[in-house]
Amino acid sequence: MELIIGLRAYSTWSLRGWLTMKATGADFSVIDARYDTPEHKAALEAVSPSGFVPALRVGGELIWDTLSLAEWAAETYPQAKLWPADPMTRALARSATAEMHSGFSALRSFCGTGPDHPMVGEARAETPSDPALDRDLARLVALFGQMRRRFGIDGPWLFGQRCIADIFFTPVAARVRHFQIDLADHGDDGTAVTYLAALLDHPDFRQWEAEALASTWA
Ligand SMILES: N[C@@H](CCC(=O)N[C@@H](CS)C(=O)NCC(=O)O)C(=O)O
Repeated sequence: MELIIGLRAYSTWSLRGWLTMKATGADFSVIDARYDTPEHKAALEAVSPSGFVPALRVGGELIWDTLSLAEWAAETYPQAKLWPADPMTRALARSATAEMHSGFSALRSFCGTGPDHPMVGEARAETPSDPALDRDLARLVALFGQMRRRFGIDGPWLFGQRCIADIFFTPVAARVRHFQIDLADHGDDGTAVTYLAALLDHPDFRQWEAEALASTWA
């Protein structure tokens, strides 16, 4: 299996795909791609026709969307328990994951990653301010608080055992860190901050960050 990813320093969706594949425990190799020039984009489209990363090559097939990749991984590697076992908890985890997959557009646009705004390392940026961003942050704080209060007894994750939802929120943790967002300003009592710290402290994210910082390919 080959996972096609973008630059590790700022491809948020690549991080999600890679963390998912790591969580399966399966062997896979990584193909680095980029999309910052027409030539690079054309080369990416030759292997991933949508022009987006991540994409997973499995046998002769290509899975070209992160949520689809996550569902495939959960079905193919049931022992990895990538979704909660309880049907209602699983539905809640899927709801949170889907909300991340298709929502939080203000967070994405005001706290976008890129060459000046990496997900990794010590670089920090001024905190952006906008009412739409405030709404997204308040929603995240509320969601994290509700789920942590409900399922937190089983560990530091959102729904008990670490699952795809936690993987999907990992880039959010990196954005909050980089843009020095104080979640207390958005209603956090410390629960969300502690949760996001656990995401950044996970060994797989640490490996990704170390590889990103060691990479000279940027
Ligand atoms: N819905 C896609 C979104 C993937 C996506 O937006 N990937 C970005 C990198 S983080 C990308 O490939 N961008 C290519 C471009 O902007 O040309 C998924 O979930 O995989």
